[in-house]
Amino acid sequence: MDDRFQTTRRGFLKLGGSALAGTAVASCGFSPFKKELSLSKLKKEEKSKETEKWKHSACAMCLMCPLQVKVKNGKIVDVRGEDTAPWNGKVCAKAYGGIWGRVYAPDRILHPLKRVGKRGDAKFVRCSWDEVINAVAGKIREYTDAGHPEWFENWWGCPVQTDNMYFLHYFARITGTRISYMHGQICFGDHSAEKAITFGGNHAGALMLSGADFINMKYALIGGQNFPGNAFTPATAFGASGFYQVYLKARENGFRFAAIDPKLADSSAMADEWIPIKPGMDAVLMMGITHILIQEKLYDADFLATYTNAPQLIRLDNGQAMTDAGGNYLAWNKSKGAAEVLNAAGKNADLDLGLGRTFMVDGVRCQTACAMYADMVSEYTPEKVVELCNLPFPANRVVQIARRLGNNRPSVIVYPGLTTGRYANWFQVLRAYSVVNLFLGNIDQKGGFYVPKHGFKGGSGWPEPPLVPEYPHPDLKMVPASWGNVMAADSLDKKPCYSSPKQFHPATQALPWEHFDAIKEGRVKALFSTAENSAITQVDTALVYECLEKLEMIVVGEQLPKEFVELADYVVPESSYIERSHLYTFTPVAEDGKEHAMALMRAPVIESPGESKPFGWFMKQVGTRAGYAPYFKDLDIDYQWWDRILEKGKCPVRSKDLVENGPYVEVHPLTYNPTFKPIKTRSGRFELFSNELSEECYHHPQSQWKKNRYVFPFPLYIPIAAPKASDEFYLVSGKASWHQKNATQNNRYLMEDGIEGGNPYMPLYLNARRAQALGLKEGELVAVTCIGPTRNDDPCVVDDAVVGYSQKVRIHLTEGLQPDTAFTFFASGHRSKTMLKKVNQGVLHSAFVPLSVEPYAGGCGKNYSLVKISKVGEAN
Ligand SMILES: Nc1nc2c(c(=O)[nH]1)N[C@H]1C(S)=C(S)[C@@H](COP(=O)(O)OP(=O)(O)OC[C@H]3O[C@@H](n4cnc5c(=O)[nH]c(N)nc54)[C@H](O)[C@@H]3O)O[C@H]1N2
Ligand SMILES: Nc1nc2c(c(=O)[nH]1)N[C@H]1C(S)=C(S)[C@@H](COP(=O)(O)OP(=O)(O)OC[C@H]3O[C@@H](n4cnc5c(=O)[nH]c(N)nc54)[C@H](O)[C@@H]3O)O[C@H]1N2
Ligand code: SF4
Ligand SMILES: [Mo]
Repeated sequence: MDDRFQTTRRGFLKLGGSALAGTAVASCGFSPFKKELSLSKLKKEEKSKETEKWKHSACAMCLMCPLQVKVKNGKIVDVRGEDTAPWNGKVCAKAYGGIWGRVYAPDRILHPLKRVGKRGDAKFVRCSWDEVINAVAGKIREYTDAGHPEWFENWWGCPVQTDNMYFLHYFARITGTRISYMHGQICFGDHSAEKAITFGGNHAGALMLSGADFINMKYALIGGQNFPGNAFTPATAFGASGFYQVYLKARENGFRFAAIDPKLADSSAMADEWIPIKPGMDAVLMMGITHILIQEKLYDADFLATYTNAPQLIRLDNGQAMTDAGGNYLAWNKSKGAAEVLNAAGKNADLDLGLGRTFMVDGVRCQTACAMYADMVSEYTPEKVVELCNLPFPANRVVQIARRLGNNRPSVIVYPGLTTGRYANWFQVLRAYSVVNLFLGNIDQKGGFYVPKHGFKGGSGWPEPPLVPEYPHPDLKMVPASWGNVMAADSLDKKPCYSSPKQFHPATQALPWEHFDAIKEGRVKALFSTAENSAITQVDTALVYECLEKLEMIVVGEQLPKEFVELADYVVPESSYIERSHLYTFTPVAEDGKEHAMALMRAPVIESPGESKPFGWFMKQVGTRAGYAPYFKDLDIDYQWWDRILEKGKCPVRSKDLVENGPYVEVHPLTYNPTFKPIKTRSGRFELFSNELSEECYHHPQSQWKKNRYVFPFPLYIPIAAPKASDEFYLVSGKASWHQKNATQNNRYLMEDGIEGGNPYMPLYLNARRAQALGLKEGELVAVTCIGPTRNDDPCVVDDAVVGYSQKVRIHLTEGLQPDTAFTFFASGHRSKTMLKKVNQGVLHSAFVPLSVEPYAGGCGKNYSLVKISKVGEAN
């Protein structure tokens, strides 16, 4: 251990509350992008000052951007973007905030800590690494000896903030403990299920992450996303500072977009039009648009007949797929005038879309999926759309928007944002968005969605036998999981996905309530959490706290104080993102309109301060002491681990090259081909009528979702519970472009009042006119009380105990908010005792959200809350 960092052992330590840092962040103004130096300058500077060096690494302050870090005498003095497209030297304000507000935060946790006093009191004493490692290894051993290694769980969060999740899964595979990506289902889990159901697994990832050809795009409708500031961007997830340049170039080329959002989000002020939709109504708008596209023949008939199951014949007697004796799906061949087996996508086989017609096949009357959906959407006339969605414009505007999409097809997209599971009906909302895109024929087309054709994906990097002995626990069945990982099929959140019939789609990312139930029932007794703050980011905070209280042991890895740290028995000081290694391989479409297949390394550019260590180091010691030494001995998680991935991904360079030379990039022109990889749905086509939903859920006699409209095979509008009285509102949250979820509120630079400008983080936003009607004025104090949804309002609600929960907050009035909506930035209103005082001021959204579960897609309704608002105090 490096004893330069050893501090004196204090008997009693209370986290947080320290004075502001002395270091100023000169470049951390709100204008987020910084012009940068060229690489040639980099070389000159390196020569002139031996002690100063620009090094290659990666930012992790929201997603991931390649980063150059200037290190002088072991300390970071500057950062800038990597000199590669689409970053071209630029990073955003959060990248600066990260260095000075996380890496060098004055309240950074530098030593292993042990709880004293009550859980949640935030009282800790410093302890040794040995003590924590022994305690955790001891627990794992104790549970393993009792025949239940799964009583110990590892929870991980955001993939870019988690240090080597592949190793985490390997650890679970070896020790038999179980694992969960707790962040998944409250982020995009139902979205990944929806995309897999509609487009098949080969296409799902890119389409979910809005893999799109923005450079050639003419027009887009972007719903539910703080776009472009929070963008999950062309072809894969990386931070907005790269995407922003793609966006500017796209605008130069004529790209325009409308934001569909109850709130005019801070970066969506760049939209050409704001469509202030009433919460939960997007399916109505999407179905209304589909109706106009059909009526005005602005759809792509060839695409529908070639790549989608729009021509598939559906029986009118029972709503199920018409099949031949061999169980094959059927379609109507126009020239033959007869039914035939529906071929896989790719060939235009002269199939009839059958609009306005029915067909007799073997004595059964059928309609095409296309015709059935056309009938369904015909209900959503422009007038009805405007009325139901409460839109502030004449019905004809909906027609104009649909025409603009139809006339510019396929160089248009409609996209529902990445984060989903907002309300109980959101799965059908997502399906309705997807199906508009099918009618526009924009999947893997110029200016439409795009699935990258190149890249260096190389699996998880697990050391396989004979590098290590045969894995223990031979009956542990491993199944594919998120982000190229694998996990145990009997993990709590995978089990229901592999039953017959399936209760949930295997592409769901985690089923958090399964974990909370298991804790309540004593089937999970201890956990290690890293890079997530479930304490406040899972819905129904009271329920979560109640469960966490029951655990025998909580271990939390972190750098900074937060709620989960306060609940921990042991706190593990983790190396920050700039002090550890990780490989990233991905393929953005850059501002040159080309695929950039890329490999880059997050490299440790400074030493970890104090006793902090990468969690991989910690888990290696734990695994070794728990009795699995051969699997962790000689395990190099800094270079060899990543080299195995690079080799398998056929990348010609190795991790050390990437550390020394920066990102490795291969540039390829875009090639459009929707069937570049087979479409992995049941029909082999993109599915307007979901055969999976029909067969696995809606029409399956044993499915718990039988005849449940939330899993109806066609997209469907399902009303959600609504506010009624004049003092009742939807309570909705969103992320700020200058913050990262719950992770940056303790960042004193990003939390500065000055950086917030007209977008204060902590107040509750109300529509100015609605507030005036209630006699409420700017800055006044109100009580916000949860009134729903309840189990009576909505069949998806499983626990409505939060109804009645109330908090006080100051209000901020704005015209940029749909009148039925109250808005709060996500994770304002922290309940931590040790974070910056300011963060306690707002309302904690999750505390107001009853737990609901979307059938089969498993979204948790994270925005689904109804509140009553009343004045309790004057403005300051
Ligand atoms: N009500 C409501 N709930 C929501 C949402 C909403 O809109 N409304 N949004 C949902 C969404 S989309 C998401 S993604 C989730 C997010 O919820 P979480 O999965 O809990 O993720 P984050 O909020 O990103 O928290 C990441 C945590 O990791 C910590 N961290 C950062 N770097 C490191 C590191 O290097 N090591 C370790 N060990 N920790 C680190 C940060 O301090 C932070 O506490 O919340 C969801 N919950
Ligand atoms: N700068 C920055 N970038 C980020 C993040 C961050 O925190 N900061 N977080 C990352 C993560 S984990 C995610 S998941 C994404 C999330 O980022 P976004 O995709 O931007 O998602 P949110 O901010 O959760 O929600 C976006 C909007 O959905 C709106 N909304 C609420 N209800 C409805 C509705 O019924 N219909 C429609 N159309 N809109 C509705 C809210 O008003 C909000 O403005 O961004 C990622 N990128
Ligand atoms: S956009 Fe996100 S990942 Fe990129 S530089 Fe900014 S904070 Fe870092
Ligand atoms: Mo998210």
